[in-house]
Amino acid sequence: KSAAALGLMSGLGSFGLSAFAAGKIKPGSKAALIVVDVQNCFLDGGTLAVKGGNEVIPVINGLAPAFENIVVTQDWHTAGHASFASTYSGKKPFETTKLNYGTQVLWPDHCVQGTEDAALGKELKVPTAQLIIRKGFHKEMDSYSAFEEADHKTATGLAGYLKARGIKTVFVTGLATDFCVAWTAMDARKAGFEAYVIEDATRGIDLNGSLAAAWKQMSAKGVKRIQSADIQTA
Ligand code: VGL
Ligand code: ZN
Repeated sequence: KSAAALGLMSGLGSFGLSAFAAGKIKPGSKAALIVVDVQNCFLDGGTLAVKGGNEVIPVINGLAPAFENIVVTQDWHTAGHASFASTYSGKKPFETTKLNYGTQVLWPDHCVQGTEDAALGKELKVPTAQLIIRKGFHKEMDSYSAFEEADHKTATGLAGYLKARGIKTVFVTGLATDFCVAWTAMDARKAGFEAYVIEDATRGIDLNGSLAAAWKQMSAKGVKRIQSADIQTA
């Protein structure tokens, strides 16, 4: 069954529910897997390592063959980036500051363009990926989302790319659940896509309750929370 068909059936009450329990989601030609920021910086030994981050890699590698369309993202910051605590005197990582576009969490220096830290994780195997989209490369502005930067105006071009290719549904995986994965999934909804987050293919940073807050916000925006076992892979 296509994702769209499942969505339709789950809107049909008891019939739909039993159909959902019985069937798995078959992504099909109008769906894309988005692999967010599975980079050394967010993996063990990286500059902003996410707890359990490496565990998403085998899950994503297992999902990839089920998708005709795959997009990979990379957090790709300048040195001295506006999201780095080290850019400001008297600021420490995980504090916040106010920038033109709103409150910015300040991070350790991470994912600097062209460094080994910013490279994709070596164990990640998504050879059929068709697009690598880099984000966060404007020195004065962050971009958690793969669709638009933190001013909520500057587009990355991903929505146009997906629409031009007839993609209707995105399945978001990677790091971190409560930052780049969540913002990407919510902006996918805003851009008119059906959006799923595959929970066990993500791990969160969970800064002051940000993980639970992100799931709540995603749910309010119609992002669907599923597990990798819900996808038909064989
Ligand atoms: C991310 C914090 C800073 C992410 C990127 O990929 O979730 N988080 N930059
Ligand atoms: Zn970043």
